[in-house]
Amino acid sequence: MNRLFWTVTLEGQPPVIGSIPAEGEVRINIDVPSGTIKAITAHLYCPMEKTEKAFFNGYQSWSWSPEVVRDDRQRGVDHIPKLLLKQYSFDRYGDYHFWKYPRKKGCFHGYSYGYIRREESYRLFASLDERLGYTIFSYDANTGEMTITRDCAGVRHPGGVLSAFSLYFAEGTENSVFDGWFAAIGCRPRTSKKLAGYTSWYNRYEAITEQDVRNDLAGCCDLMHPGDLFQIDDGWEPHVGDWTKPDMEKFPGGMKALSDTIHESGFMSGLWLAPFVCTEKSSVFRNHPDWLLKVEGKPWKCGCNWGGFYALDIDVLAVQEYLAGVFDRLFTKWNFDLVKLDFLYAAAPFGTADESRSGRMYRAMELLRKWCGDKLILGCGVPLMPAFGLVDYCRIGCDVSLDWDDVLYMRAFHRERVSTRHSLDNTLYRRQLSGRAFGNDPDVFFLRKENCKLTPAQKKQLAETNAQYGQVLLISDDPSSYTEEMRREYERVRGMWDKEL
Ligand code: 9PG
Repeated sequence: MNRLFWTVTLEGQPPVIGSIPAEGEVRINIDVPSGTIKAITAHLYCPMEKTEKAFFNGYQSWSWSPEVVRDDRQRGVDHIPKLLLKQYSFDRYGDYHFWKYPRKKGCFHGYSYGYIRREESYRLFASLDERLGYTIFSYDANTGEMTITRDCAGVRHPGGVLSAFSLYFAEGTENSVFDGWFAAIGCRPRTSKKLAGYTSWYNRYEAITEQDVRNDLAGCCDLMHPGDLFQIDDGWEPHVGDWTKPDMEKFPGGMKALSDTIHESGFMSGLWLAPFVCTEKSSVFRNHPDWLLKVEGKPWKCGCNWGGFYALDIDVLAVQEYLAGVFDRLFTKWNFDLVKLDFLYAAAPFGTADESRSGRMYRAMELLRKWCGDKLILGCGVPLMPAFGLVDYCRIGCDVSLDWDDVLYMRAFHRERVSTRHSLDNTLYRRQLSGRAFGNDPDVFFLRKENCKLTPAQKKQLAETNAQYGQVLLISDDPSSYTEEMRREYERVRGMWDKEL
């Protein structure tokens, strides 16, 4: 690493520029008059050898974030036909709607941190605080030029000290650079406890009923250990957005009785919800058009799951009151111990004239923590750094598929798509966050034969990678179908996982 040349420009004012060695903690605080930020950027020359590998952290949990070499390409969604893009909103899952992907070999970008490494020696570049705006590292391996952009153009500053950049640079072993970074942030994980268990998603998906869940629970009793997690995923609610009662046809006994049975079985109970979104069919959408986040006067679509879904506006007081009530019911009436909070990126696709995108995301995460008190949160579909130290556990990759890399045509789509292959990459390449920011959830592994096309070798690789790098270790099978051999394999994988730090 060498010198960092930085520029801060406010609308209608001359740029302020400076340079400083890119070493250790670099905090650029400058005094500015009040005004609107036009651009905050920095440049750094850090060439990368042909034999070196680099990592750029993707926008959110699901964003595929592999290590790359100089000749690789990072693909956005520009290659997807406009019609498909409009229909499926693939650009809304990631950063595509606000960041331009250069269609050029060797050009990469990432959020909040990244590194270039030669074997065991890492050169880490990272942010210490993202509140003013995401720190976007974009790199051209062809020239060795790194551009650092603070994602806060258009945001008003009241005048006074502007923390233009809070950066961290370090060179050394994996542990030394990541320990150094987290010490400099002052971030500690909320828990060091490991979490094993079950989630209902990766078998019947949304098509779960109370009977299915009770059936799987009975199977889990003969396999899982006391204190493990039994988590009900998407499919219990009448519509995404409506979280005050279950779908009474599918869950006639209600959620409290189910949570109580989970406890009687010796497990912690967990429930999935996507607090910041709703579908058109939900009563939230139909009865409260004023609760929706509007962009240019129109509700903001966040993707195509459930036939399309929209963001709620966290600044509408009634939304906050509604969600506070939802969490209160869930924890105090229904007795759940953990919530899997999903599609969180929807809270902050944009900032406002007074707050950046990431500032808004931090605020959304802090609201969740306030509403959940000391209960456990498993974050999912969330930009990672605003979740540091706030969620107990966090998904760090996309959903596994029931095969290796999903169907062929899907492979052409976005970086957040469902894929076992991509999930494994993220489990490996975001491993350093586990035990430092939160406990990493690598997503589930499979032992079952039915309804899963992974080969025995792929299942083994998935199980062992999750056991080695995850603080969370979940299955999504009905264990009553397990053979003796599968039970032995479960214990073997758990044994491996227990031994890891
Ligand atoms: C419930 C699921 C499960 C799962 C979550 C999340 O980009 N996509 O098309 C996409 C589809 C599904 C998805 C994530 C991304 O799954 O990760 O564990 O809870 O929601 O609906």
